[in-house]
Formats: sequence, structure tokens, C-alpha cells
Amino acid sequence: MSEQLRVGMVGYAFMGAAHSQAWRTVNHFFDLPLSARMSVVCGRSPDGVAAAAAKLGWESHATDWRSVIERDDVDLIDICTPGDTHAEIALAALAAGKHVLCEKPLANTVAEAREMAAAATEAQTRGVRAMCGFNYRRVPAVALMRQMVADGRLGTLRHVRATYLQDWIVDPSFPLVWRLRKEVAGSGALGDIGAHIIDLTQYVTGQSISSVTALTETFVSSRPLPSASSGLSASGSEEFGEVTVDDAALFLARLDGGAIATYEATRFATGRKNGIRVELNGSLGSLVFEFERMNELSFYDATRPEAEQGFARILVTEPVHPYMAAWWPPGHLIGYEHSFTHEMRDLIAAVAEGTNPAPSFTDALQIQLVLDAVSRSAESSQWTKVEPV
Ligand code: SOE
Repeated sequence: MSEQLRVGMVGYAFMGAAHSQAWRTVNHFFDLPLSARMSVVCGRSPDGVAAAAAKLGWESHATDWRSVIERDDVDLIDICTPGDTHAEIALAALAAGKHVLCEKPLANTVAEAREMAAAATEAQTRGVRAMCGFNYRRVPAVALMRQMVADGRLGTLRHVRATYLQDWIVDPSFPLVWRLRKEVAGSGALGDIGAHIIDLTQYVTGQSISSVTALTETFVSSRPLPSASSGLSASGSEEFGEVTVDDAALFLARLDGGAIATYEATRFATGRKNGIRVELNGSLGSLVFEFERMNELSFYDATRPEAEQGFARILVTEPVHPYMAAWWPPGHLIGYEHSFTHEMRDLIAAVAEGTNPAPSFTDALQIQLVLDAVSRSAESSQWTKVEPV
């Protein structure tokens, strides 16, 4: 029995469920020197967190995250809460010598993100590791995309074209959930899903966004307050609240390696449920990743004989592809949840090896600075530089 990595998770909604699946599964598919132990899940509602512990497979449950951090039988804190609590939980956990996994975006403000990145850098000197959970970079096809760009298969990169399209709040009667309130979420589509395509494009290209010009839009400015019980259905009363975040964010960008880019993050793309698409155009070819076809990569190789040119479909399920040797024979596909299992695999390996996992809090701070530049540009309608880390 390898040494245990005892986990305390704060929050148990969508990301808590996705992370729990990964903690339950990772050691059964990846040979690692440390075994994750699902020690405790924490949430504000005593009944809710007790039910979540039973459903998601946690040994115990708590309602005060500070008590979880104080436990000497917890080694790592996994933060799956809304963005307004990321900083205080991560800072307390790092100070207490706990490793930290924090969901994206790192924080709700640049100031918080700077504080978290500084604390994580200091904690490294004490052997404490911290990672921000940008899960899509751990889809094998995305890791392959990065490798092919790094190997020069596209030549000089000219265009980056990224969209993240959802439609879950197109109905104006959808209630004012936490993701629609700035004081809780920090921003709307921009920080929630825009952060993912910022990370994805910087990860696969190896280039960083240096300046942006942006616009944001809030299509529905007032929504019914959630009912006390479910939090998802409208209260039925006439109580309404103001939407204080963007419903959509669109921006152009220059990257520091010379590529130019377009980004679109929206929750009003009717019919698009979780539509992530990244296309790269280079002097020697193009690559396209689409999340709805997440086991594939489209590759246009301009060096092929003229008679054979066209977009080839790479099926990213061979054992040679990142992470795939741990799963099934070629052609047997994997899904969304596997990206989290890969995230936990890399985190556990880093803790065991004493290395710093990526993306680090400093990497996530740089993404927060891009988000901030987009917000400032949308305000000023001016091209805006991304502040240095
Ligand atoms: C809602 O937009 C959401 O759950 C995001 O918060 C996640 O990061 C994304 O992976 C799926 O959609």
C-alpha cells in the first residue's frame, strides 16, 4: 500500500462532483507513488454535505473549512467553491502547509491572485505544492496539439481562433445563480469559460497574450431570485435581482510570439452546450480541436503532396498519446471526466516527486491579468496591454 495523500475538498457542486470522480479513480488507472484518500468534504449545509459525502465517496464531512485545514490528517486542500472564497481558503491552506488545488479562475481580482501566487511561491520553499485546475489542457488531443506546435508541424503561427460557447442562460427566467453575481463569481462568461480558452490557447501555442481589445455584453440584466431550496429554479415570487456580470465577452488579441487571435466566450450561443473550439493556422498547416469531438484532432499538413491535401482526422487514442496508455485499447474513447483524472494524476505525481505542478498559481495569475485587461478594454473601448506578472 503506497503512502497516502489525504484530501479535504471544499465545495461539492458540479466541480466537486467532477473532482470526486477523479480522486476515486486516479489510483486505479495510474501507477503513482501516492494514493489519494478522500478524507473529508466540506460545505455550508450540514444535510447537503452529509448527502454529498455519501454520494461522492468521502469518508467524513464538515461545515467549517478552517477546521478541515487545521486537521493533521489532511495533506491537500481541493478548492471547488465559487471564486469569492478561493483566496482566503488557499492562503490559509498554504500557510498551514497543505498542498492546494484551486479551481479556475484562480481568484475574482488581480490583487487576490497576486497574493495567492506570492503565497504559493513562498510555500514551495517548504515543499508545499499548488496548482490551478484548468482541466481542458489535460485532454489528450489538446496535449498532442501542444506537442505538434512545439515540434514545428505548423511552422510560423499566424492565427489563433478560440470560442467557448454555451447557452444555459438564454431563457430570461433562469434564476440569478451565483455565476451571475459579480461579488461571488468575479465576472461572467469571461472568467468562467473565457479563462479556459485563454489557458488552452496559451498552452497549445506556447505564446502569451500581450494586448487585447474587447467588448462585453449583458443581454438579460434582471433575473428572478433563486428559490431558497434548489437555488436553480426561480422562486416563483416577483423578487428579481440585477445581473452584474457579462453574458458574453469577445476580444481580439496579440500574442507575444507574433500570432494574432480572436476569442469568443458566451452563454447565449443558443444550441451550443459546451462548445469549445480552438483553431491554429500556421505557415505549414493548421490544427483544430473541438471539445464535442474531444478524442480527435484535425490536422492540415500543407507539406503533403498537392493531390493528397486536406484536413486529416487524427484519432487520439493510441497508447503513445498523452495519458491514453492508462485507459483502453485504441479507438475506445474517453470523456470529459477523464480530463480531471489526468489533472489529479499530474498533481499527485508532482507532490510525490517534489516538483511544482502546472498550471501554477503564477500561471493562473497571468490568466487573471488577461481577464483584467479584457474587462478594462471593454470599459475603455481601447487596446489594452496585459500587465506583467
Ligand atoms: C459553467 O460554465 C461551467 O461549469 C464552467 O464553470 C466549467 O469550468 C466548464 O468546464 C463547464 O461549464
